[in-house]
Amino acid sequence: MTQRQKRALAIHDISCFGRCSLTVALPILSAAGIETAVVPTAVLSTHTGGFTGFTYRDLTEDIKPIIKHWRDLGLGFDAVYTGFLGSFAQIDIVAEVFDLWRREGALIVVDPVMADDGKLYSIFPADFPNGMRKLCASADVITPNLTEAALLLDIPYNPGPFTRDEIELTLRRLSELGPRRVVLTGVTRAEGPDMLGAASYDAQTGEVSFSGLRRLEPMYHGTGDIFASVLTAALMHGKSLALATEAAVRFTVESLKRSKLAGTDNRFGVNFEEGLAGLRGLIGLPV
Ligand code: PXL
Repeated sequence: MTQRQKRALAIHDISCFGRCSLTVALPILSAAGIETAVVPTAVLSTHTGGFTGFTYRDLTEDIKPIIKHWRDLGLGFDAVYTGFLGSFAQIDIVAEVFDLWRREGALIVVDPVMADDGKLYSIFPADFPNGMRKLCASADVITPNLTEAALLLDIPYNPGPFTRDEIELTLRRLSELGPRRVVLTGVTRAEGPDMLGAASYDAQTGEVSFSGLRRLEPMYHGTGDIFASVLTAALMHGKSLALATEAAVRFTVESLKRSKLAGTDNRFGVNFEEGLAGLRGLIGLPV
């Protein structure tokens, strides 16, 4: 018997150029066989990382009517997955959207996109992490990078390397904010300072995992969105957090390697497109 196709709702902006948010979440989830509905939260000519003069059309006003229409149609989702949100108002609306479908068993994934390299993105007000913290509290899975983790925990940013105990403590504290599962990205361990990867923690099983590959420079834009999208796809297919994390690290690093080899401008995002054909196999699905 064929399994019922899973359906996700991805709530992110559309950065028209630059391979991040919806322009990566949608193709990745689709390639993993997941029917994906989208709510665009804003339309920008490019993402905000490194470009100047970008356009920004806020779509906050459209979100509630879209959701209402879908409720009237009786639509259901197996997961609701959010990334870049432009304002406190959007955070509040998204929290309401979570409530609607969590009751029906949807997996809630929050990528608390707001900061990198020790700095909050300049378009956000200083108290934005408070809003993201609240949203993370109602998630099942969160995927902060080290900067976002520090802002969520209200502690100073520390780029590492970290001992296993330090990583476990951070994961546990993030989980205490509310989410059962936490995946921390951009982690370097003291045992392998030339490796970069992600650490995961499931509060229900107590399991901690680490997946890392050799560090590549420079960092490219949009890799966090690629990572979280692959992770979400794998979890929706019932894969363990450790396997989903491993697959997300591999897919992201392979994409980064292609772009580095091609010498692509790091603001243009990475070549994930040529990895899509191998994605199902990577997350352990029949090909
Ligand atoms: O990749 C995260 C992201 C998504 N969307 C927009 C962004 C960023 C990061 O800078 O600016 C608009």
